[in-house]
Amino acid sequence: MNSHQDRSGALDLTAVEGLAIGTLDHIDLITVSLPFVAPFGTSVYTWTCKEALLLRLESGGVVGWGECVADPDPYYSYETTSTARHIIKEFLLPEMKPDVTIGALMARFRRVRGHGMAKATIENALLDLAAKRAGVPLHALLGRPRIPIMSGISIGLQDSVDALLRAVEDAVADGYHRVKMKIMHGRDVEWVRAVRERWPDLPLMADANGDYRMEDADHLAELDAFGLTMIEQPLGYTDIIRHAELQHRLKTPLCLDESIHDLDDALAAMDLGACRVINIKEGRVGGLLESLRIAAACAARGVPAWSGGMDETGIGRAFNIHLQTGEGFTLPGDTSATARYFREDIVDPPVVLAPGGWIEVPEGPGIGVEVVPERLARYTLGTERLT
Ligand code: OSB
Ligand code: MG
Repeated sequence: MNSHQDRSGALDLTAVEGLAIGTLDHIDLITVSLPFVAPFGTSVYTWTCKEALLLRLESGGVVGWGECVADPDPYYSYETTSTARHIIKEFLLPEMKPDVTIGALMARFRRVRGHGMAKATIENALLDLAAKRAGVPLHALLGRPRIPIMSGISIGLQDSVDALLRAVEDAVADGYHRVKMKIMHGRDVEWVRAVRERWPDLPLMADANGDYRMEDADHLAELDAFGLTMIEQPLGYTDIIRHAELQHRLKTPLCLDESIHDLDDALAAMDLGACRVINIKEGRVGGLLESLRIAAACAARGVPAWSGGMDETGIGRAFNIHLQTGEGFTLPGDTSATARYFREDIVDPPVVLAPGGWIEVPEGPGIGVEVVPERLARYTLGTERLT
């Protein structure tokens, strides 16, 4: 048992970690920009499109895809599409040799401090490629069964309470398993109250993206009246200690998002009582394998975990769906229908909600969705061939 397994229960990733990278005939970085159907706002910034860096690996006619979840700006994370390109080209790709296993590569990547989104891009593409070479779906490569995935929706900041109520009404009509609403100073207690009064039983949570400080504790405690399933990242990104202090003052469970960059952060947060729920974004924590370790560690401690989203294109969305077949993803994530984000996506099939609000894991080999060349071309800003 290696040191990771010690801390993440019975999870065994040795089979997938033992797969060799193999020969890569072509490596391309492709930048795409897809307009959102509606702007998406957090307490920090409002995005009107998804600009993403895609990694395409070609090997003996088989193509593996990865999507870097970083934005072109640093308003969610310090990582951006530009830092990811820099780290991938200068520090990560040089470690990729045909005989190196995926596990050894990821261990080697640990020398590079941070930059989980850049690392995850490569890991994701290698796992998609490995699954396609083996002719199996990604979840099977990860040793997980095909199960229906819970749906959840993240409603961005709205301009008025009425607009928020309309957005929640649509989400409820669509059948989402839970609704997340963004909050910030000035758009919090009364906005949550309005939603809760209209839908007394709706599984509802609020995400502050770090907008509050400890001085706001009494104000945040007013949210305890509304039976929220959790409050996500109320305090600053680096402030695990004060989240523990805040958690002691609130009845509502806290969930950490931006504060968690790897298994060590997750273990520290749980040990300190800084949260009772963890949002696992596979890009933020450096890939699917680290995500599975965190989820297994959460399961071993009885802490619910869920898969966050970064408004990904259909490529990143497919990775999030396969990930949620993992042990420990016990709550609905930010996994919504494609049509919520884009009029047209670059992959087929789109994510849709099945009856009961469930999401089916795509069935083909690898991530199970196909990049449609004409659509990829339509939204491509630039391509850089590295090999
Ligand atoms: O805080 O979870 C977040 C989107 C971009 C940046 C941060 C966050 C989000 C979301 C949307 O909440 C999740 C999604 O629908 O993909
Ligand atoms: Mg969040």
